[in-house]
Amino acid sequence: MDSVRKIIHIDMDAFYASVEQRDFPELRGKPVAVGRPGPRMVVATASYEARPYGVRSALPSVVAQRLCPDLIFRPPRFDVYKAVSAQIRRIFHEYTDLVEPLSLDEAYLDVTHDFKQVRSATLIARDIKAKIKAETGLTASAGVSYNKFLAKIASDYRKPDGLCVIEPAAALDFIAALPIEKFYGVGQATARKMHANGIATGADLRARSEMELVHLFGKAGQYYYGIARGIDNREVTPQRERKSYSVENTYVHDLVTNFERITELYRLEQRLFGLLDRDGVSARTLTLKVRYNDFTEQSKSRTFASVPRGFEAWHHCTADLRKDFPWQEKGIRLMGLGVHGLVRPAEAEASAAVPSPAPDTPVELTLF
Ligand code: DCP
Ligand code: MG
Repeated sequence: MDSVRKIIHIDMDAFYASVEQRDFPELRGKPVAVGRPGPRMVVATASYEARPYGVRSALPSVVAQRLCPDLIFRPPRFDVYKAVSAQIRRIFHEYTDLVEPLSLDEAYLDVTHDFKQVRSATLIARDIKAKIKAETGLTASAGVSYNKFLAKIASDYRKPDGLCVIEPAAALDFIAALPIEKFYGVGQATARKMHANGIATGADLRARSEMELVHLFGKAGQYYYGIARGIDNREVTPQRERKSYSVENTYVHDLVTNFERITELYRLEQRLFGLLDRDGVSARTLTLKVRYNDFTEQSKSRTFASVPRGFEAWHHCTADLRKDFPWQEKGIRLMGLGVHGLVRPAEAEASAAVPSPAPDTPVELTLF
């Protein structure tokens, strides 16, 4: 039999809002919504001070303002959130490479075999929380258990700044008492259907046969049948870090004039640097690739001593590469533009907030 896995789920508390409160002290202790006020706008997230009023993610801003008249709206600053996200991911990778990010602020870690030989998932979760606090000034909640389903539920259980461990022996009781709405993968519509069929808790769910659940919910019924018994064999699937970016285009009509080359290259530049901008990365090496109408290919690269920043800088680099390119007098069928040697400036520039000392989180000292 496989040995029991040790899975941690980490999720930052009121992520965007906490970052705003960290960087703008006047917002601390106040109800804050990240998002824009006004019609057709929605709240991205709300600080914990705003939550008792019912302000939460995806709520229309006008409704949020009505529920909480003192609510302060702040525009999102995605660059900063991405930088913090890179910081916390670096911390995760100190313990394992089996890290599966679900979004900027949350990830699963499989620490069954951790790099530091800590061996206790609970202690690793506590260490990670402390490091996140020390390096970013922000709090995270962690859930520890033997599969993804339970780890995710656990991280939500004692938010904010929580650490919840569901040990194998305690799992079945924990699930039995859990309201069906708390089950990950059970959305509002499914929850309604469950209630309509007399299923309000994990215990109710466990009382149903697999056939009955499949009949009611289709394939998802199998998943529900498993999780009611604490069974979830989904692996933690690490995201391989990207090593390069490239874009290319094949042309219906061969490009023949210099003007066509320049125009099409400009389009590729815009697409490529849009991707770099989106992910907050830069790169050292730029490559231009050309395929002619006789299917022969040519490419040329250039590596920069100082990393270009911004579209303007990249545009100049591309223009230089184009001028140096040994163009042949043949029609062009395909052009591609790519970069490698990625540099993640967001990581280097991540603001190091001065943290207040982390409050001691009570933990069950278990080797699990
Ligand atoms: N987010 C968003 N729109 C949503 C949900 C989330 O823009 N509908 C963004 C804002 C959140 C971030 O993603 O800060 C993380 O989402 P979470 O669901 O983890 O929510 P929070 O971290 O804000 O709060 P919690 O403490 O409940 O995790
Ligand atoms: Mg969160």
